[in-house]
Amino acid sequence: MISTTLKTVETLDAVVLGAGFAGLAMLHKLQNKLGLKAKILDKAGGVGGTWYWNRYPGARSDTESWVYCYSFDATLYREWKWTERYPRGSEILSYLEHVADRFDLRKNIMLNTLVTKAHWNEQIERWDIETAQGDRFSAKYLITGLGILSAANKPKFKGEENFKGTILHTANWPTTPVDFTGKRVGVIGNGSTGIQVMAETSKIAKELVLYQRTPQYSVPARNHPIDPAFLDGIADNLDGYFDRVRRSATVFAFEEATKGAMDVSPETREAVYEKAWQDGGGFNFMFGTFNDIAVNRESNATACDFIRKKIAEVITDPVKCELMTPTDLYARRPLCDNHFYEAINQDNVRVLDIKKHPIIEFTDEGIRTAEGEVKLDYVIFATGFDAVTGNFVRIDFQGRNGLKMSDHWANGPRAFLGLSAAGFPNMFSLYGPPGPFTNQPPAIEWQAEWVSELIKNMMDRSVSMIEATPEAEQAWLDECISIEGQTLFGKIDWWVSGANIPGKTKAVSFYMGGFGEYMKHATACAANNYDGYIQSGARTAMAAE
Ligand code: N01
Repeated sequence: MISTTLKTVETLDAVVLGAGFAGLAMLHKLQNKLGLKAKILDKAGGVGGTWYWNRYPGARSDTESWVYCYSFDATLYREWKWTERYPRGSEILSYLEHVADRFDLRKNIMLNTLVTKAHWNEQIERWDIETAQGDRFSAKYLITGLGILSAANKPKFKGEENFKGTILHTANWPTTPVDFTGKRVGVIGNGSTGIQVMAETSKIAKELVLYQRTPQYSVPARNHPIDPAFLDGIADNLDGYFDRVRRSATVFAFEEATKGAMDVSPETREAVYEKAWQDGGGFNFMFGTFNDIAVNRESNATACDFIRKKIAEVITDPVKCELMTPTDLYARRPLCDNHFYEAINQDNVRVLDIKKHPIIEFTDEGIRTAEGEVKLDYVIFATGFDAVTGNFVRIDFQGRNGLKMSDHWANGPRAFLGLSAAGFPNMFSLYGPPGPFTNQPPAIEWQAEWVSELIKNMMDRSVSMIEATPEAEQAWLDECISIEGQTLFGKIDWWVSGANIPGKTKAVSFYMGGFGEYMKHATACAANNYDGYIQSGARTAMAAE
């Protein structure tokens, strides 16, 4: 049973929420670079963030391993040898555990610690933080690395409690492996997660049923082992390599396209798509082929046609092929897969269209739709996340004058540079909304460095409090809304707008202007004495002094 007895308040310079890529990078900067007294609090039983929780079969990043990592330490980069183009979830988890050990971070990480509230204390200009176990902290700075995809979305179906089999959610996977050999497995959902867990599980399951609402556009990943010499080559020019990566829009390794799909002949377009299909990678296909697939409907339609044609080449059963062929825009997060469509072809795999015939109920033996009952041993929910704001509204964040984050963000997230919400002094959200929409680790570590420089600057100039102005927050949101309006991403309903959660207000959650442009904004802000922030207050003592 959890004890809620309140404990003595521990005074810190900074509390960091979350032990994933963001939290670990931030703690390293605070602890090892600035010499501050800082702690990470995380509800998980280990470090790793996303990769601690998402241990489902087939879990992988779909970003190339050599840019799905930190670049802040050349020795770390040279020492850690990724084995595959797309790293397995377990390999990423080992990497983050290694980082925690290598930079001596564990001494300041409290695991199994669920933060319930964080209130700004006006009198002493500090954050009062409490956990479910009654731990209490007072911190000058509060930095969140909560992840935009971490609060699981688990829809509830009638009769679930009667099901005698096992129900699992991919984002809350057991720490001990589950053996699906010879079992009857149902998978609900076919986003990035669903296509991974489904393709992997279909290799050993006796029967696999995919409960699909919306067919997806996916391209092959073309995963392969990587030569350590290739990684050494990047390490030889690490800063230059990552500088180029970060100046791009998406923070991936590939060269982004500079031409539109309608600027070339149909033959050239076909050849460009074919090469991208053979090279593999979802982001590569969407942003490395032509520069207007995500903004121009005509160009988008050419990519749709190409992928639909390829799906038809892979899926030989005409009924399955029709079920798997998407008809809407290619304007969700681009997917890539490890033999997903090939798995659909297998005899042990069925696809049920639950848009046409919704799930009626779970029975004691399986799931019933209008097409009948299917008997199952396991049901895997791959139904995604209450994304972006999910974790921010689960914790009771209260800023100045009792302003609740859940109220401040009732109509969608708002924060200057995605980092700082007005009314929440000395609080920064790494990869928070509305922030960049990119490959995350190199973007996150850049933001962590930016925040640590800001804190150093405050300390050097005896500034005790910094807070985004409402005007800067609004101007940033207006820019995010304007840029997203020029893309096709807001034209369909998915997690990026909050449309995947019934009743959630649809909102613009990202800065879609690309990371290169984002860095220019944040750099200009810092160079102009943190323009967009109010700085005030007499200096209060730092705990580390
Ligand atoms: O979640 P999703 P995800 N009844 O929201 C369906 C990252 N990621 O976990 O499309 C029935 O994309 C829903 O159907 P529909 C990545 O950024 C990365 O897969 O709404 N079905 C959809 O099929 C990604 O974008 C990696 O009609 C329901 C699915 O569940 C993000 O995480 C790997 C339903 C949810 O898809 C989220 O991906 C994994 C309901 N009530 C994740 N509710 C890699 O790097 C939802 N669905 C490879």
